[in-house]
Amino acid sequence: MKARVFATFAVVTAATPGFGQDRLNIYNWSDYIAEDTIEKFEAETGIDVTYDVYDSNEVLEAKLLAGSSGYDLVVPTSDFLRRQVQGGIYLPLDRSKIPNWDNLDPAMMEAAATYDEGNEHAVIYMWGTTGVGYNVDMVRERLGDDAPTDSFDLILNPEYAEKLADCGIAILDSQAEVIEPVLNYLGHDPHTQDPDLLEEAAAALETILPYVRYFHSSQYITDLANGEICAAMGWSGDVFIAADRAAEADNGVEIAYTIPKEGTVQWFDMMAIPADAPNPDAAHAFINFVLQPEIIADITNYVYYPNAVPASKEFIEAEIVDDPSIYPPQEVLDNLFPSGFLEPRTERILTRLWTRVRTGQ
Ligand code: SPD
Repeated sequence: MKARVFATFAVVTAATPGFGQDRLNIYNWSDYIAEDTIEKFEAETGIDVTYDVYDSNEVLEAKLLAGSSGYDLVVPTSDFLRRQVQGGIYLPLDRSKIPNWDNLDPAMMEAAATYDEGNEHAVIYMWGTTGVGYNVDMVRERLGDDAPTDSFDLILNPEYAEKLADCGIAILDSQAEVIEPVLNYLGHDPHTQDPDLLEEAAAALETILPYVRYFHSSQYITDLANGEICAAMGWSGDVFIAADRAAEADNGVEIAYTIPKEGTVQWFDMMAIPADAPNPDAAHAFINFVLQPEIIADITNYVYYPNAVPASKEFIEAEIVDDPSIYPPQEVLDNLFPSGFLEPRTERILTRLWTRVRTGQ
């Protein structure tokens, strides 16, 4: 794996974006852009960019719902996008300002239209899966060669999780991210709204709670890379970033990522423009810039997430585009499910259960 220097944007939760015609305020996920994408955009357009980052849809949503965020471009995940579109918090995109829209994979955009009818408000930035990242040697030392590294069993089955407790398990800190994979692992419809099945999923998480070191949605990248934890429920590209950082540090840590054999969620992160964006023209320009095959390939090469621009593939490194856990083959894609939608009542039940799991009481 080739070592890269990553853009080191800190997670900023209280940014004060600037204003002005030649300014673009972007709020994106951490570790989610190539080192030079912003620089290239600024050089090409003369627009100055302020770039802040978050690591959960909940943080982004809270900021948008509070209003006057000052952001021109944000990147919600498809399921959150759906309810935000319903809440009227995004501008319809003006496709005449995005000629590179034609570069998008029509099938993927059709899938994304489930969340945003007619793709009126958003365009796919990157997509990925939620699976298992693990330290190859630490897991083998504790569970032997038969360790279930192809399954969520590794962290969700207490028999195995107990044996990994000393080296550390991390779980994403978001009820929305965790519930669907857990329901699916238990053999249930991941989109169920049945309170009894949600209760069963929460109880399953509680059985592994004694073996979980922490819930967090970005810290696992650094901790996997440094050998501080040995397994994580995490997002595909982030685990590969951890592997890359370990390679860069030359610290002897080998990290691998598995799309669990039970199947898991496939999600889309979408670029969208808040309705009160100070500079929507600059946001359209950025979307159009990113949809160029070479530019979006650069991003995929840095962050190890697949994109939805087929013509970018020729610019993506072979180790990425040919890796079946980054660009899954059809039979693996067939085993994935899309993120679903929670009814408000289900959301309330889930919030209560999640609080119980997180606080351990
Ligand atoms: N480091 C970037 C992580 C992006 C993850 N977005 C995933 C959301 C899944 N629901």
